[in-house]
Amino acid sequence: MDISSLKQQFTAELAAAASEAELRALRDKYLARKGGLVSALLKHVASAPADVRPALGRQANELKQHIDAQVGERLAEASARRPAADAVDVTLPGRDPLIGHRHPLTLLRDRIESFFLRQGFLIVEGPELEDDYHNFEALNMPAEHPARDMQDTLYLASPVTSATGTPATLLRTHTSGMQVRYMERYPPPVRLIAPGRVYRRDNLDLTHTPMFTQVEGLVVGDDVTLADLKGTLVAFAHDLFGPDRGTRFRPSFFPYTEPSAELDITCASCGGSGCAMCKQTGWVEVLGSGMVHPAVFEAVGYDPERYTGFAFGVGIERLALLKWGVEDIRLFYENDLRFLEQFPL
Ligand code: 2NL
Repeated sequence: MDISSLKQQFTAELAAAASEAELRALRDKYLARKGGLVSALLKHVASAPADVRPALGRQANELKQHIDAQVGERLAEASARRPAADAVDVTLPGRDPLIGHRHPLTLLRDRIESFFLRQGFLIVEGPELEDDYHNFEALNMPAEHPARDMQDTLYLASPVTSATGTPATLLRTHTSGMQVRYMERYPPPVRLIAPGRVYRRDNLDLTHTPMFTQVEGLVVGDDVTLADLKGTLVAFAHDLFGPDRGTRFRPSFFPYTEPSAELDITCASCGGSGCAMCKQTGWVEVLGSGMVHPAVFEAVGYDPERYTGFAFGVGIERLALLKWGVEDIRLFYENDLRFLEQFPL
């Protein structure tokens, strides 16, 4: 091949070379000491006739310099375009900052509180360390009552002074102590809820934790009736679970209420036809309630002949299991964000 067509070929191939690697390969193709097209040409010059040798040598050397310069220029351009290793790619979409959120049980508690605030209830809170009188005695559970058993209640090794200034001997098993204190201090009418952590001597399983969160409610007035209890609690169940769920009241027993009733709603997993979730009954238990026992009114100095009232108690964890169809209560306490992130309210 003559020199000028070799140059033409190079020019075309240079125009087609797109990457730095291709440019280097191109330089090697022409200039490599072994097997390069121009190198071969230069070797050929040595054996050319003496009259054309100087001119041929000069042209071949010019081509060599031309190729070296052209490829060098393109490589320099390419490396100038290449971003620095620490360059920021401003065209990438931004990364979302990690934003925290409240725990599902807190969301549910807020939702419950907001329902009762709308109904004109007051929220009272108090210490988790409680004395025997406010946890049991005033609630119609005298000394030998089975609920006071060491099997069910977590007692302190020795009394300590609680936040209320009284000697505390146990971890409260319900938040009723606060309601008793409220009635000791203020006359009727009463309309309040007492949310907070409570403790029972239970082992961990699918549906029990030794600590859980309870919301108790209490309404006392001149003519508070069972109809008020039913109206309030059905409205509550519909607010939380939706207006289409069926409700029923089932007779029950608590020492501090008479009569007592548990509120059931129709089972969400089977729609009421019966399944494992509702033990084939079509109903699941939501909460316990009743008309305040006269003995409780006596204990706090309310006249049981004049006042009536209703009360209820509900576990937030239990509501969470029902509302979201979670089968293991322990998940709420294991701090696994993959679980905790799934509960919008
Ligand atoms: C449950 C449901 C209940 C109450 C709690 C209460 C509080 C006062 C007076 C009367 Cl100060 N009652 N609370 C009433 C009925 C049920 O809790 O499942 N308990 C084991």
